[in-house]
Amino acid sequence: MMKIGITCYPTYGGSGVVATELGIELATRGHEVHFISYSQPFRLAGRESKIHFHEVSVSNYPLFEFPPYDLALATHMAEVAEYYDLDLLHVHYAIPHSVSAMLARQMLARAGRRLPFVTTLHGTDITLVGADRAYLPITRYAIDESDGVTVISDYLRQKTVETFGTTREIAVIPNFVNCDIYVRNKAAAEQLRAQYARKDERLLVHLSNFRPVKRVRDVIEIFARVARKMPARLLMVGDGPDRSVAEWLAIQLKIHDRVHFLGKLDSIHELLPIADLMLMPSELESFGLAALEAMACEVPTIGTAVGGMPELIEHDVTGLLFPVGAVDEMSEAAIALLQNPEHMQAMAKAARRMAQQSYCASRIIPRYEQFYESVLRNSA
Ligand code: GMT
Repeated sequence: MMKIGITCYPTYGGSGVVATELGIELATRGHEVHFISYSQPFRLAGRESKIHFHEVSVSNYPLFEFPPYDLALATHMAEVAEYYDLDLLHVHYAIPHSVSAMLARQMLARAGRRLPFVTTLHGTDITLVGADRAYLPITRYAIDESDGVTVISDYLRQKTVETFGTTREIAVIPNFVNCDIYVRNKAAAEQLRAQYARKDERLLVHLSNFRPVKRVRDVIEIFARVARKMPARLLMVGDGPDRSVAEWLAIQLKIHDRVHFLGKLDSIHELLPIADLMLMPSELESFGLAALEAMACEVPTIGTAVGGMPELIEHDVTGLLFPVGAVDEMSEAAIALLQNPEHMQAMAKAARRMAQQSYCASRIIPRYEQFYESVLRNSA
């Protein structure tokens, strides 16, 4: 069994969700997991004893216009590694986590102690933030210095090589879902669904952090076209900078009585199975975790053929993919699918099958365990 330190953004972004779920799965398998971050990852609440949380507090000082979180994090990583005898660190999202891990490794090396670290890249740490000249050289350096690097899709692997010109080994370990938790229980779903929609209404869902890259205006536009053709409701789950834009648009389009903004929710696995369709018209998704969670619950996604989405979703088999901004095509496809229950059912079942075959935690977590073992062997 290993002792693993995990660092991530503890908020509602997909990388934090993956890191948290990974920690939970590793602890279930008997590993000791230590989360090191500025606040407790939200899905961690009330978890079992093999999971520990170490809060990084950044002391402020009038001189610090920008309190140095990355330094406080590095210090805390080194301390936790020493006090709890960690075998390795696994950081999610390169900036600044891999730089802090690199510093922690160096600090401990002086005391003759090894602390290898694994970096998992999730998307915008490469495509947006990492590619910004202000961060590119240090991100490239930290990636090259990592003892192991994983990415969540073939697309992101290719993008990382292109952006940074790195020749180092990068393993693709896709995101995962716990197929026992994310599963449609018909009776429970019907009971909960009655709280949101009448029997004759179709139910669509969108789940994201409402950032511009998610194109939430398109979600509302697509739903407005669907709602003109059939009784329907839309659940908007999550929160973020574009939420009020989406709310305003729903009012302008006179559909706000059928669009429910639910904010951030913990129990996504209970809510997803009540939906008929997931809308994900993002500008870019390196993977599309929310689509995978929906697939496991037998909810197909109508989304965009961007980034890693075509690796996850087979067009017209486990979901439907269109060009970015193709609001008319997406709404026509949604209407056609919702009007054809047989096709809908076949796609829902195929989506669940694909999630089970390729993305269940039971298949993916052992790949992380093997990866850690190889990192430990190579850095011995
Ligand atoms: O785009 C986000 O929602 C945030 C970002 C993150 O790092 O939290 O998401 C990225 O990581 C997710 C988990 O691995 C992926 O499912 C998302 O596709 C990816 N987002 C982008 O590439 C834009």
